[in-house]
Amino acid sequence: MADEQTKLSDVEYIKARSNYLRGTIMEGLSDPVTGAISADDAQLTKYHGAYIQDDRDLRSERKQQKLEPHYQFLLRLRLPAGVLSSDQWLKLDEFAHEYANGTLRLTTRQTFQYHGVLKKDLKPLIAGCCGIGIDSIGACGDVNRNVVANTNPYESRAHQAVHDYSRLISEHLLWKSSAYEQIWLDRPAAEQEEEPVYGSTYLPRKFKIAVAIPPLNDADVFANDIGLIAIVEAGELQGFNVAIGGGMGATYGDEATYPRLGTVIGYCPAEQAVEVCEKIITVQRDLGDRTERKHARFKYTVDDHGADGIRAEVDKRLSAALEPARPYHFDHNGDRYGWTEGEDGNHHLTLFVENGRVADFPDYKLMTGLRELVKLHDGDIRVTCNQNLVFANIPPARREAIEAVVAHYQLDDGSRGSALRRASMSCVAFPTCGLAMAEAERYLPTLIDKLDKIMREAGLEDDPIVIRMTGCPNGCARPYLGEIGFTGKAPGKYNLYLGASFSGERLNKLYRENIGEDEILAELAPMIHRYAEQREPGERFGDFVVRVGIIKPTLEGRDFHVDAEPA
Ligand code: SRM
Ligand code: SF4
Repeated sequence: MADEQTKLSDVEYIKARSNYLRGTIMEGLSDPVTGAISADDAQLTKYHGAYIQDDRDLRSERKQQKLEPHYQFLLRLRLPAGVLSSDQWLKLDEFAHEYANGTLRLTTRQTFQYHGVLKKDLKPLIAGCCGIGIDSIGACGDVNRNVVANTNPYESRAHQAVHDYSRLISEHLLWKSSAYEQIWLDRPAAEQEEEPVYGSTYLPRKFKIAVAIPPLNDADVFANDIGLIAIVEAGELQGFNVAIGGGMGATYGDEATYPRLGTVIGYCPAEQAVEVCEKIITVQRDLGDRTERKHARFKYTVDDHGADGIRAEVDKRLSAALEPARPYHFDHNGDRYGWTEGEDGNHHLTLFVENGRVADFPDYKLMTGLRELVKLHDGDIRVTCNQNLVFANIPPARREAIEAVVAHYQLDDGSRGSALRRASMSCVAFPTCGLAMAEAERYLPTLIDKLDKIMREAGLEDDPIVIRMTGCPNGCARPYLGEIGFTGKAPGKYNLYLGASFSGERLNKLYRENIGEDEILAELAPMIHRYAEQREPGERFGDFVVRVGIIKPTLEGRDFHVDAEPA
């Protein structure tokens, strides 16, 4: 697979010898001596949606007791465009208690994660999910991931079409080996395996696709390897502008890594969308870097060859070349909370779920409340890319009963927490994420309490400012698209970024490095007060800090480190 001079990254060899993603996963699952699996298999289970982790809160205690780490799995499901039914929700909720840690985690890519799944429970959990029509194929690994899409329920025909295309793209780009059915569902292996799009070593790195319907950019379309921007005329989907090369991940101290927003390279009619995605993926399959994983994402292939060079290569592979891009306009990348009415007279309710964690907390029975609400709901449920929930297609006659449950369980329909909190989002980080350097999900709510106070003093309690926090620079909550962004450096210490746009079309830039809570508040308080006093009508915080010169704008990914606060 490689010429003799080329040293491929280790993962390439693991894929190549995996027998189409099997490795020794089956043997590892049935080994009762350890809660773990082998290092090679740990790479391969990702393609099946599962990551091995250990509970980091218990690490040192278990080490002292000379026990192996508390191994457990994360299972991520595939849910194209984030849509599921009430019956599916109720089963997912049941499985969380039976096989996982009793919580469900809504992710920034519109799906669910289970945490704390013991090795013995992984197979029954996956089989259970498949039994209700939800699989975990390609939820992780070097393949196309869950295809995300706009949850805008207002334009329902266009939304339905976008949802249908998201599903088609997701299905088309699934890996095809029979390993999934064989390992998790006890079905026989295929006589001959084939991966028509990917080939036997799959892609150089993970790959992500999003679809958005302007003016809502809730899918953060530019943070994806491919972003499809729906062009809708008279309520009907016509086609998509195609953006390539978006991605967030970066590594501290390595300026060759940077977040990058997608570049729009053209337009395709809707019927061509699946083909366009496939051909772009084959370009990345063939040109992407398989020697250095930090340089293997499509964004670097795009910068290395130039967006025009990639477009030319894509055009060569397409049945009809891309057309010139069409005009579009985005105005925000958050969710709109509360009730809206669709064009067919049905109602939709968007609820805020803080950092996506669906659990029963000591003073807040969120999981129970959602379960009661779901029991009353016959429409579909949509997970948003901001880790929230839309209850869609509620007949007017059902609204009152739903409102009563919302009130009883104090679910946040946009009337409870602050606007700042509802515009905030964090990644998981501790205790499960093996890459976390600082807290995120467990800390951001406390920081928001303190920032809320500053916002109230400045008279900005109704103003959303997009705040994103992650426990490391990998960018799982898209922190570089936060008007205020934080990435963890060490316990209690964060890098502070400023100046992304409210619409997800401009990255932010590093403003202060490695600071703790007191310094964060000391930096932000005067800035927020100044914003309250000096902003222009309708001006967003991210635009304000750029206009008044607090931070230089980041115009493209490669500028991310230019004029940033020096290390
Ligand atoms: Fe992520 C790795 C969680 C969205 C960029 N991400 C991880 C792992 C699996 C850690 C690991 O490799 O051991 C995290 C598991 C933590 C845990 O305990 O649950 C993890 N990522 C998440 C989720 C759950 C965050 C959340 O709070 O919702 C999101 C799941 C999405 C999904 O359902 O598929 C999640 N991750 C993202 C996003 C946002 C997005 O896709 O819109 C990004 C930035 C966009 C991008 O891909 O560039 C993202 N995750 C990463 C990276 C950095 C990739 C890179 O190019 O450098 C890693 C690390 C890696 O791949 O080496 C990573
Ligand atoms: Fe883990 Fe870092 Fe992703 Fe947060 S951003 S979930 S800490 S990999």
